[in-house]
This record gives sequence, C-alpha cells and structure tokens, in this order.
Amino acid sequence: MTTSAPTFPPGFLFGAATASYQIEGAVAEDGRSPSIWDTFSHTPGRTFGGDTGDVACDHYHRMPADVALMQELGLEAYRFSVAWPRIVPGGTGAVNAAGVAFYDRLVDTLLAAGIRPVVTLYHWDLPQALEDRGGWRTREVADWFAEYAAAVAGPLGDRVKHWTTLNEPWCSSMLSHAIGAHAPGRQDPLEGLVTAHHLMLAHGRAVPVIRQHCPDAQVSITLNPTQVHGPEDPTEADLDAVRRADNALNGVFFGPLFHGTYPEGMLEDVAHLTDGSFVHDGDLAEIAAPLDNLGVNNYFPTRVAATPQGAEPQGGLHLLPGCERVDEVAPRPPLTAMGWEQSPASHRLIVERSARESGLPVYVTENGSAWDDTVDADGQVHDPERVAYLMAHLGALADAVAAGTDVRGYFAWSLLDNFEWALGYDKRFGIVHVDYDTQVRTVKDSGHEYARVIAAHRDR
Ligand code: PNW
Repeated sequence: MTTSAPTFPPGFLFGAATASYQIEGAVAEDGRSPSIWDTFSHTPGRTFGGDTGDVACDHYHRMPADVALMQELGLEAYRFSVAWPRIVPGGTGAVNAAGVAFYDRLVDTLLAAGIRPVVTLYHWDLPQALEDRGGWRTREVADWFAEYAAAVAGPLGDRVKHWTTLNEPWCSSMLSHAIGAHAPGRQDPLEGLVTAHHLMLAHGRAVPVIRQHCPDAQVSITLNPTQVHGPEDPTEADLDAVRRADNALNGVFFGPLFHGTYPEGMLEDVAHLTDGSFVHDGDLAEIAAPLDNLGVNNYFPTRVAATPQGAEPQGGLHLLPGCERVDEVAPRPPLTAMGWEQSPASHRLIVERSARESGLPVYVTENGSAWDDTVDADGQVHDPERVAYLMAHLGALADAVAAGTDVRGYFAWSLLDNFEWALGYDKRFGIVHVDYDTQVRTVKDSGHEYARVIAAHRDR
C-alpha cells in the first residue's frame, strides 16, 4: 500500500459518515419508538456481549460538539441518517415534531459550520411497529416509506440538497432476512429476494416524493456492491458460482434500478423458490426512477467457488437465493479486525463498474476499516493500519478518476467509533476514537491524516 497523497479534481467532496442507531443513543427520548434494532440488540445472543445502541456515542445530546469536531477536521460534508422511529413513531401516521426538531437543529448547525448535509432516510432502523405488520416482507412498506420520506423532506428540503433513500438494501434484505445476521434476524432465501424487491419499490416510490418537496434535490440510493472473484483457474461450475453470487450480491439491485429488469437468468435460478409473482406489473418502471447520482459503500471484495460435489457449502453465501452450491472462499490476508480482505484494486473495479452500470456520477458514501485501537500513554490513538487502508483506497479511487470514472466524493466510515451492529462496540471504525465510559472523543492519527488530505485538496 502506498501513502503518497492522492489528488482529486476541483470540487471533489470529502466527508465522513455515520448512522442514527449507531451513534445517537437516547432511544426513549422525545417520543422515539423502538426500532427493529432495539428489539434485536436486546434479544440475548444476537449482538457481541449483548451490546445495544441505548447510549452509543450519546450523539443525540452531544451533537453541537460533534459538529465542531467535524469542522476541526475540515470536513466538507457529513452523511448521517434520520431515525424513522423518531419522525413517525407509529411507522405511519402522526409525525413527531420533537424528532424532526433534532434533525432540524443538526442541519442548521452543519450549515452554520460550512458543512454540507447529506441525508439518508433509511439506515436500518425500521420502526418495530411496522415489523409487527410484516416489515419489508410486505408490499405495503413501499407506501409507508414514501409517507415517511415526505415527513422528512417536507421540513428539511429547503436546506438539504443531497438525499439518499436507502443505505445498503442488500443488508436490509439478504443479510437480515436470508443470512439472518442483522435485524430482524430471519433465515429464508425467498424472503431475502422479496424484501430486496420491496426495498427497491419503496425507494422508487420515495424518489418523486423527495423531488416534490425539494425540486433542486440530488436524489440517490447507496448500494454496497462487492467485486466477486472466482478461483484463478476456474471450472465451469466455478464460473457459474461467480455468476450466481454476483447476481445475489450486485445484480439483484443493479438490474431493476438501472436496467429495468432482473439480471438474465436470475429468476430462473430461483424458480425452485418462487414463480416471480412478487414482481407486479409496473414495479420495474417505478423502481427505475431516474436518479442524480449513486452512492457506493465498499470495504472488501468477495471470493467464491463452486461447492464440490458431495460437500457441505462453506461460509454464509449459500444462504442467498440461487446460491445453494456457492462456497465463500477465505479472504486473503492481511485482514482487518473485521476479518475483511483489504483490496484497493477491487475497490477501484467495483466503483468503476457501479458508474458503468448506473450511468451516474458516483460518490463513495462509505469506506474504512476496523482495528483494535487504544489511547496511548501520549493521549493519542496511533492507527497506522487505518492510515494505510485510507490512503491506499483513496489512491485507487484517484486512479479511477484519472482514468475517466466520474467519482464526485468520498466519505470515510466512520466519523466516530460506534455501535457496529451485531458486533457491538467490539469493532472500531472511527477516524475519531470514542471512550464509551467517558464519551471523550480523541482524533486518531487517521483523522489527522484525513484532515491533511482535505486541506491539501482545498489549497491546490
Ligand atoms: C456497512 N457484511 O455495513 C454499514 O452501512 C455501516 O452501518 C457499517 O457500520 C459499516 O458498513 C461497517 O460494517 C455492513 O457483513 C455490515 O457484508 C456488514 C456487511 C456489509 C456492510
């Protein structure tokens, strides 16, 4: 990995990202109702050490200081998500003014600090009240989501210009309903597929609602595509495994969103699960609503092979629809604390493909790495691995831009160490360290390095 300073075109936007349930805490304040992640994290055995988002980074109470920290780092943009259960506690119906007021203050504080707000409507905290009515498994969710979108875009649309409907619908569908690692923790390959479809339908239905409330909005969705690698010397069966994994990871979204159809062969591959009747007339047109840019979250590539005859499938990808005989192959070291492979070259490939498939400008809306950070005797957090990961991925991205791919910005995941979902507080992704006993924030070496990259870009 190199550490030479990557260069980007003028106007390239540098920011950092967070998500509501991962940082806010204050889960029972000002009328917020429980989300599926409150339920999941409070269910024994679901998260590391039984960790929950009850307090998290206490950002709900520390927002002004956290924005000051962003300003200190020189961030040009801040990507955050709005908690649906704060805005519409019942999931549908009455809007909670106190919930709206928090994001109203956040937006004003950001703008006063010269930081551009980039809003995600849904980063996984579905109101539990809606889960109780079938959640993402029911088509009605598309209308519930459009109603919620109006409740946010109405009050914030005058000041927020960057809107993202969904964060990583692959996680809300496949990881949550087929693999079962995220809330609501279900394991059914067909549910994975159906919820993916309903998420996209919800997205497509929300796009015109956002535009109606904010005519000059830049509207987007954030996906988490991953480069799928097969063995070096693949058999026919390996190539088929790569194709199936790529469909269940990437094509399932690229197809309907950008090509108006599911990938060729995909619905045939799942014919043993469904006759495809979850796709209604008109859905695909609605899903393909024109967008202004595409958000890409990418951390690692994926390695697969065909499951050998007579053997049990390895890893978790075989739980995905159509992937029953797909092995997940071990990642190549050096791995991050998440056990994730580090491959800047794969990052570049998937960003380039995302731009090609969507025909849209791309923002990298999340990228980063987890390490076992500690505050040193000198009061600093030395995280050379995160610095190397950051610079290598920025370098690969700069190469993609130089070769002609339209990438408009980069958001580091994450501003703060935070609640890393099923892994609780065990995994630290922040460029700023959080002491969960004292809530003291300490900018890590990577945070200082990122600040230098941003300053150098500004002064060019
Ligand atoms: C993304 N996987 O999550 C999310 O957008 C963030 O909220 C999260 O903190 C970040 O990446 C780091 O994990 C993912 O297992 C979680 O494939 C898990 C997976 C992918 C993305």
